[in-house]
Amino acid sequence: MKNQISAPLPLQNVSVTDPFWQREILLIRDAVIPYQWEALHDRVPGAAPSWWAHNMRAAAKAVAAMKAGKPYVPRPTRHFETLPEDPEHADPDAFYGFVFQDSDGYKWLEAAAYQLILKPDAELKKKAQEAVDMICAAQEEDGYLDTYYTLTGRENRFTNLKDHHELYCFGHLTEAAVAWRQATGQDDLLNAARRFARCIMARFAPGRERGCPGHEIAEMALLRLYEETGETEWRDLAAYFLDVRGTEPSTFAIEENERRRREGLKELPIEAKRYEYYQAHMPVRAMQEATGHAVRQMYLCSGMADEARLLGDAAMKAACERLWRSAVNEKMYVTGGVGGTHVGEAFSRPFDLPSDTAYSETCAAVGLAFWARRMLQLEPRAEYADVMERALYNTVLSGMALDGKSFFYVNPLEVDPAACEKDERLRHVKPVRQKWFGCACCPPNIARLVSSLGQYIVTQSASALYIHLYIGCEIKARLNGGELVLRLDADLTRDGKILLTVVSGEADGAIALRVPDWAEENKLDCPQDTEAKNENGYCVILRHWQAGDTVQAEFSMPVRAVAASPRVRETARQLCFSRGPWVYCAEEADNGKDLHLLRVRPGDVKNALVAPLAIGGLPFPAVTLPAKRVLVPEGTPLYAPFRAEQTRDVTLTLVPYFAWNNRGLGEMRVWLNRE
Ligand code: FUB
Ligand code: ZN
Repeated sequence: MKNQISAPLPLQNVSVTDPFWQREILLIRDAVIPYQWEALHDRVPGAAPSWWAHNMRAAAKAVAAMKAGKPYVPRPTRHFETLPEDPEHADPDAFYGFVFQDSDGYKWLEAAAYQLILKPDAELKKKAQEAVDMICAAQEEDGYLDTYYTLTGRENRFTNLKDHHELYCFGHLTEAAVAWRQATGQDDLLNAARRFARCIMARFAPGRERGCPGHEIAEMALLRLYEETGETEWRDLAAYFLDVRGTEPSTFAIEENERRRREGLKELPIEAKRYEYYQAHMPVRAMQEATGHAVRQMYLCSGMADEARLLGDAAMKAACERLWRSAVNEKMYVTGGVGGTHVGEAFSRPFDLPSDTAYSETCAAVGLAFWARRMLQLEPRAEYADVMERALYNTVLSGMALDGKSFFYVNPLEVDPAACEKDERLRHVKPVRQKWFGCACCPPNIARLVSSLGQYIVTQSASALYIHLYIGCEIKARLNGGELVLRLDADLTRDGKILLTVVSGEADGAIALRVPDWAEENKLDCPQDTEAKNENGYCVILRHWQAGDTVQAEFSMPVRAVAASPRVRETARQLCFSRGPWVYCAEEADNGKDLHLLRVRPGDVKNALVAPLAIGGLPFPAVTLPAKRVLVPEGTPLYAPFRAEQTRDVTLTLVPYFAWNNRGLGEMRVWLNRE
């Protein structure tokens, strides 16, 4: 492996100044994090209860009672059908919600920690400390920390790794703990994560019981803990989980059969191939295709990429590359969403990318961004950054309303609200963003990704700085021992003009600028006497950098008509439009109902105009271009001998996909029918 391995800079070294993204980051700080704190405490009127604070408090009480020597009394699980409508009337000692409810608060805490790194905030720190204290109080004496089992039956801990998410909650706890330490220098939560990790290792490790996470994330979290602390035991545990996964005899089959034996049911064959949904159907280094639950697959690949980087594991890197090609070249929506089917929130077969029934979970797009950043760390190839950008600018952001107070879990590419109301096949598709969810994995995932955006814009090796995303910011970096402060001026809502300026310092080394896949033309002006060469889609500029040096780039971002591969049945004879990183969509608010009657032609992009349109009180660049609308005269029969469509000329207005549904209920379409 060539040594191009890079790492994100500490978050405090990248200050985002970009008007578009700064608004998003501040929105998370000022609206989303406070709102989610209320949601975690079930204090948002009309929103589905979270039960996070409730479960933490109940578990802390149970733990305190055990520490006081009182006998342990398990409480039955509360199923959704039996939940009280009002959490105030809940049994204070019972567990409510999904088995992985703890993770919602961990993700919130991780986002809060990033925001504290960006700007000290005494009030936020107080809330976050309260969350940390609540979590630590719910930890059992042996380090175990999962409110579901602490409350419902301690004897069943670790008996259903496949579905019961203890290792998933552990992973999120660990991610939060590292971020919290980086924000505050405190080890309180990190020690809780270490203690839980040791409790896990006491059971699952080489020479002990075999086991691995049913929902991945522990792998990447452990590797992050290793990178943070240098403690090799966490690296080894991550490697162990990756090595056990998909090997025979299947650990998931073994635990499943143990449960079946207890329930007097017939045992099932002990074979890994049944567990494709969990990416446990074969050893990870042999995997070829992105399969099963999409978020799981994204988190697994993120952990695999980290392992490949940290252990120099070439077979793991090759598997990551194969899985990348499968996920991105055959199974990704144009909006950077993955996991096309609602059946199991999963990847479907290659090229099966339906628009209206799309699942495209927000978390899966978040996970794709995690994975892409890790692939970039392994090897700087522009294709990874192109995908990371696609996911970020489109599906990740569409997951949240412009006011930060409602969210999409599912991100379809075509919506007809009337169909969503009546059609059972579209039950998962919500035509408006929701205040919260019983399963609220997505909102805090957006919060933690956007709050840590600086770690996606740029990564660096010892001798090179890679600019992956054109998000205006100030960067403090060390290159070959020299120090540099750089300013990146960019605003892609406006145009593709980039200016990189060395504000202060000097250093020898390379600065590599990604040439985006959407730039039909690009111009680059380097400082005099400097040569730039193209490497894997990056323009690499090697020189002795000093204050006053500038690099100017101009990436053209015309409106483009985009077609999917003819292999995608769903989008045959359809086009969508994009501009720079943004994919556009048509909304009823601008174009009336029955968007399927619109007809577009690829050549009309040359007449496209870009102008700001107020959405949610904010000006976003909208696109207008000529199109046709099919006329449907009164009395048109269901079937009739073919005759050419009668149309009228219309001006089609398109808005960035991420901003859709910020103007009330209405139809939306990304893919439009061609004339
Ligand atoms: O299972 C935990 C999370 O809930 C998954 O990542 C999401 O897809 C949702 O199922
Ligand atoms: Zn989610």
